[in-house]
Amino acid sequence: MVGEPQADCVFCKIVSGDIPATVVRETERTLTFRDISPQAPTHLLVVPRTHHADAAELAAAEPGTAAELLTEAGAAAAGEGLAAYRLIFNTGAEAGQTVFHAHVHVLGGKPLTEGLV
Ligand code: D5M
Repeated sequence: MVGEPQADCVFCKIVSGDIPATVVRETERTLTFRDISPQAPTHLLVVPRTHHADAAELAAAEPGTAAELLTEAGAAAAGEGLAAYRLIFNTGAEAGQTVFHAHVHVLGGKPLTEGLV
């Protein structure tokens, strides 16, 4: 069923507590934790508790939760003391998506002015 946990999904396992993560915020619908392979001094991931392959699928199925990814990203950035930050939604393998559970990257803590890629 749409949104149900997937046995082979690493973020579903983090949501269920089956594998550990450094969680910095949580809400009824979202979880925010530190990326295991940080690309900036602050690198967080905000994920829905439900399973959707990417952000577009999440937005189609649960627009309120998709919006909450953004408010949680902003709150998490503020919690890290970031005045400026970048949000990234990799969508599709050719765009660099490796975990097919919707998520937004929150990156900050260093200048990010060198371009998008
Ligand atoms: O980003 C997927 C991101 O997920 C990537 O930056 C590594 C991160 N990742 C993978 N496994 C874990 C665990 N177990 N904890 C924390 N972070 C993790 P993508 O946009 O799909 O390339």
